Amino acid sequence: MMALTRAVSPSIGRCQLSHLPRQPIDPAVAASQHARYTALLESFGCRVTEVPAAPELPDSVFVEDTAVVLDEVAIVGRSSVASRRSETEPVASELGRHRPIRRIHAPGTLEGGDVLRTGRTIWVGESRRTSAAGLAQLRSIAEPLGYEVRPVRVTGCLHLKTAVTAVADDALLVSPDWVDVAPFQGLHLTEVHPDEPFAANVLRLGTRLIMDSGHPRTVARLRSAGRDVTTVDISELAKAEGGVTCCSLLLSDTIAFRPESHHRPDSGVSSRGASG
Ligand code: CIR
Repeated sequence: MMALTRAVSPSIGRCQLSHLPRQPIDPAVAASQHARYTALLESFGCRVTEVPAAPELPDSVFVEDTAVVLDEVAIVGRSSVASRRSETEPVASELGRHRPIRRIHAPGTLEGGDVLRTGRTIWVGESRRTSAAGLAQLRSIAEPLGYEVRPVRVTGCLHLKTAVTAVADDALLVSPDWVDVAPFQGLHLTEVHPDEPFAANVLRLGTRLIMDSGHPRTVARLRSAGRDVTTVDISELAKAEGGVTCCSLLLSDTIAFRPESHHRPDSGVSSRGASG
């Protein structure tokens, strides 16, 4: 497994905020929390590559939103927020070394925080960041590769993955006030503790889960169900509405991709690796 990350911007205090009141954010504290997060990924066997820092872009640490990585392709997203649009190109350059690149084009918008994959199903949040046109473009890229793309209504939070993430291939952790769980029939659902609505954002590396230490009751709930949970303090990043998934883009090493052999960046591809 490989992870792309990006340094915390010194201007993170000017981040986008949708559902939280603005509070002072200490960039140095955020950076040291981010360093511990990165070290944790490395301790789990991830090779971490840092995308060149963008100090002028307050939200650039939240690299997850810039793209959707599948085994076969990487789809570069397009934010509905102008201040986040120039985050994508340096990430696309790095992703292009590992996957053929596809793109969400204007007027469509799509952020990676709205995209959750379970097996060959891709769940897409219908949020203020991801439009119907963006979802349709993702569908036209992913369905020919054998994925089923399914919309999910999200209300009251930023992204789909603020409200729901996978804790196993067939099991989700949900914050039920923010997401319509009807589409998830057939999957095992665990609810966050009612006092911890932000706890649903979990980073999964195989059977190991990384969670924000600020949600101890939900952590306890998952541990008592036998899940392997490691916590990390990201309280300063949480003030910017970031969670543990937002700070990395994970790429499985399941395919051999040679960038020099890929001459048509927008063409379809036929290689397919195992699910990650
Ligand atoms: C934003 O509003 O775009 C950032 N302040 C937070 C982005 C968090 N990303 C994520 O949940 N995937």
